[in-house]
Amino acid sequence: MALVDIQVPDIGDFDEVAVIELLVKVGDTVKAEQSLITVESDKASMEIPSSGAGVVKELLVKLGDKVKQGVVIARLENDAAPAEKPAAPAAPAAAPAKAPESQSAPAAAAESGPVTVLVPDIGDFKDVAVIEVLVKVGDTVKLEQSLVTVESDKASMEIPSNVAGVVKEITVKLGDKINIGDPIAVVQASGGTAPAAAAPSAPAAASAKTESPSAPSAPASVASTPAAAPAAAHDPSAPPRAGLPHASPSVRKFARELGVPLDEVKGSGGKGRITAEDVQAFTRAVMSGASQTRAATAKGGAGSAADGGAALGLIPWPKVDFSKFGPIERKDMSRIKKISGANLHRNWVMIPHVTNHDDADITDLEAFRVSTNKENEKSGVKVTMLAFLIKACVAALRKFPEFNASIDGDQLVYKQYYHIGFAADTPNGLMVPVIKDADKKGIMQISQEMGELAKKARDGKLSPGEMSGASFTISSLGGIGGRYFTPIINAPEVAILGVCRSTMEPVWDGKAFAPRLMLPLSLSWDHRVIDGAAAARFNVYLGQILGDFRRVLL
Ligand code: CAO
Repeated sequence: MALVDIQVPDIGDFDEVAVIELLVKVGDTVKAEQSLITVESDKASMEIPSSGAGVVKELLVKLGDKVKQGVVIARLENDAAPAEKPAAPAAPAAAPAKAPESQSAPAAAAESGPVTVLVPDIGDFKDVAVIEVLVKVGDTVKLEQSLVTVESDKASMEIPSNVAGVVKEITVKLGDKINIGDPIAVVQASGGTAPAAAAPSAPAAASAKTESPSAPSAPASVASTPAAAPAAAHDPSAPPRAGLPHASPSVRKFARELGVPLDEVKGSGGKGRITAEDVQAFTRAVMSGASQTRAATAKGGAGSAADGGAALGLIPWPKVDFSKFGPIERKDMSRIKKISGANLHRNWVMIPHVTNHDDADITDLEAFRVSTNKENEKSGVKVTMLAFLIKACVAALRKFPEFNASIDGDQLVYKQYYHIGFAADTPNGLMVPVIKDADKKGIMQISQEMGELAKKARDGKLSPGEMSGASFTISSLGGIGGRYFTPIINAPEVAILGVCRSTMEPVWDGKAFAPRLMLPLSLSWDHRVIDGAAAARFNVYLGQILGDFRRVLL
């Protein structure tokens, strides 16, 4: 076993390029020539292959790092002979190749007049596809201005003009496969031809800005490095790799400057490639409110009152002059109403709610509650139906753990604690204090805590800690009335139980109708996590416990 350092090979004139993608992770087994990272300059992006095979023991670069030749990218453990020298991926184009006569002559000679711009030395790349034509006939181009973008399966690069002037003819079209020496365009030089324009060979000169004037035509020859990739791997028609948006370096740079998340932009180019126009269209859509970035949606901006529903693609909220129809009075919404309103709106829009309704027979439980309160009159603690409901829900949550879960990306978080929130109606609006560790508390303690928390809520004295951490919520309208309703889930919880006023009803016991105290239950659940059958079972089980609390012991 030997440890081998894999370094950035000669990448030509590139001084410092940013790591934009890590293609392997510690523990991965890599083959020789397998790409390890992708780097990007303002003119080109390329993958850096491994010069040896082995298991990645350490990754020594991270996203955003600037790297150059000689920087160690990764340490591999290798049970074979030591890897080839890092120079192996030897960017052949790093050393200025001699330009073919035919290429150099016209540009070098031309101080003015038509100049045919040729494909410079782009290393070992053969038949690279033109994926973008960046200018059109009649355009005035500056020296070093990119004319076309070409792409292989390992890199994309822009080919700049080695002459300033007006584009007279474009001799390539999208999809054409081009090679060194192929004509790209004819430019009517305005006297600004680079003296050494003949040196399209200066390949590694990806950055025009750092280019010496003697090699102005230097293409974005980042290609030179990936050229180390085996020729067999070259397949310009290959679809773009998943993970990195398919866009040319200049489009990536443009998107970065505007702060546009490129992975959210739909590409209209060949094979879904994102063009500069796509980035502009995305920006326009976001700015006009017709669309929204994922980040903004996650912040709850979608369809807010402020955007009038535009983000959801809805017609605007009706604007009515109510005073035309009768006397009115305007009042500011309370702070709590605004906060809870924004939360409720997000939850209603983002969670696929379903509500199951059921009834529980609480005749015996209510009798027990009343007698308990009589016995404990002097204690000052009133046992409430809600306290029993909290305990019954804890038992059901234990039996059906997905109701006590939360979605986190592609994962479900199953909480092993039972913190139960309860909706409290206050003069300022809805508040949800939380009974922590309800599974570890008795009915008396829960009743007492609920009384204290409900009072604090009404007095506006709840601390943030007393309102956070719930894993399930109960909303009881039992003290008020009603039959059933649709409670809104309190994200990131996945279910909420609504309870209305119990009523005495005739219930068929198999022989006769008997008067029973029935409690209406409304369970809303997140259909991404919970199925209808599980919800029905949850309600049935809850009803059985409320009917006979001894079942909790089973
Ligand atoms: N069926 C019949 N009677 C019920 C009952 C039910 N399901 N639930 C409570 N009651 C009775 C109580 O026994 C009490 O009767 P007594 O005064 O005779 O003892 C009376 O109704 C009032 O109870 P309460 O509502 O004050 O007490 P509680 O423990 O049931 O609830 C609290 C406390 C804080 C949840 C409640 O005061 C409250 O704010 N409820 C509103 C919740 C809400 O707004 N939900 C909607 C959220 S979505 O907008």
